[in-house]
Amino acid sequence: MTTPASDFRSDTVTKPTAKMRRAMAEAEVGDDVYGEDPTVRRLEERTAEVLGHEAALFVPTGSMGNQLSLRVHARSGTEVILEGKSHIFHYEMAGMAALSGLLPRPIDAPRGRMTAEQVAAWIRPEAVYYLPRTSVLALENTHNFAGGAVMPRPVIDPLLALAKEKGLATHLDGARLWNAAAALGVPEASLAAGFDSVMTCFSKGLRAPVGSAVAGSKAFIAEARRVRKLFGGGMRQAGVIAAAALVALEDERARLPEDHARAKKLAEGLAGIRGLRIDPADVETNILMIFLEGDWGDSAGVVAKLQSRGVLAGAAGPSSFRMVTHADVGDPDVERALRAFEGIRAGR
Ligand code: TLP
Repeated sequence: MTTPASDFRSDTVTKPTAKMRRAMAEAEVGDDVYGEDPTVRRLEERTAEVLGHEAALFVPTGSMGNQLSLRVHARSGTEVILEGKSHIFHYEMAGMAALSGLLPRPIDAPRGRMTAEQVAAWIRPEAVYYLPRTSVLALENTHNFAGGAVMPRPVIDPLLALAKEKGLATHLDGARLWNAAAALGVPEASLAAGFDSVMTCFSKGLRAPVGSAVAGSKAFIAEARRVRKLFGGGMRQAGVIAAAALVALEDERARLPEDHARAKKLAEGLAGIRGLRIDPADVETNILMIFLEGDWGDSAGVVAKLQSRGVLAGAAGPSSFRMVTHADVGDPDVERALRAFEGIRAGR
C-alpha cells in the first residue's frame, strides 16, 4: 500500500468524522424550501446564537454566502470596498459584477488589515453625482491570502464606526472566523458583532463535508433567503448535510489551536531553510504563505517537486505558495514536509 499524501493544500480537504457520518445517516429531514427541515433549522438557530446575531441561513458554499449578502445590501451600479487580496475580490469569479452589477474597489493593506483612513479616502462623495455610490464595506477574518492573519477588535472597530457614519452596509467574510476566535481566545460573537452580515464556513477547519451560513438581522435573513433561491441555492432535504455541520460547530472548534500550533511549528522549520521566506511570527492561525527567494525556481516547480515526495501544497503566485494545517495532517506530516523541502534544497 502506498502512503497517502500529506495534504497541505487547504483545510477544505478534511474528511467528515465518523460522528458526522452517523449524524448524517440519522438526520431528521424535511423540504427546506418549504422551511420544513428540522435539522437545518436547528443549525441555523445555533449558528445565529454562536455568532450573536438574530438569525442565520444555511447556504451550500461560502462563495454563495458572500455573494448573496452583497446582493441584499447593495443596489446595482454601486461600489463595494474590500481588501485587494480578499477572497471575494480574487476568487469568486467577479461574482459581484456578474450576479449583482456591483463594482469592487480593492484596497491593498499589509496583512489584509485596511485602516479607516485608507477606506475613508475611497468612500465616494455624495455631492459629486457622476461618481458611483459606495454601498458596502467587506472585511475578511481570518484573512486567507494574508496568511491567515487575524483581525482583532481594535482593527475592526474604527472601520465599522466609519461605515456607520457614512451609511455603508458592512459584511464579514468569516469563512475562518472560528480560527480567528480561537487564536484570540475570544467568543466568535465578539468578532461578529456590529456587522450587518457575517458569512462563515463549516467545511474548512471544522471538517464538515459541505456547508456555510450567513447571519444577520431577521430582516436581512428574510431577504437572503429569497436571494439564495434566486442563485439556485434552495435545497430540499438539506438536513443530511446540516447534521454534519452541527457536529462540526459543536465538536470541532476546541481543536483548532492544535492546527495553529502545527502551522507555527511548520513555519519555524521552513524559516530555517535557505531561500524560503516566512516569518513564524506572522503565522497566527492555520495558514502559511511562503515566498521563494534565490535559486528555488518558480512555485509551480516547487509544488511539483513536493508532490513527487508525497507533500501537497498550492501555488499562490509565481514565487509564493500556501500551506494549510487541519485535522487530517499531524506531526508526522509536518516532519515529512520539512524533510521534503530539505531534500529539494539539497538536490537529493
Ligand atoms: N477558500 C478556498 C479557496 O477558494 C481559495 C481555500 O482553499 O481556502 N472566503 C474565504 C476567506 C475562503 O477562504 C473561501 C474558500 C471562501 C470564502 C469560499 O468558500 P467556498 O469554497 O465554500 O465557496
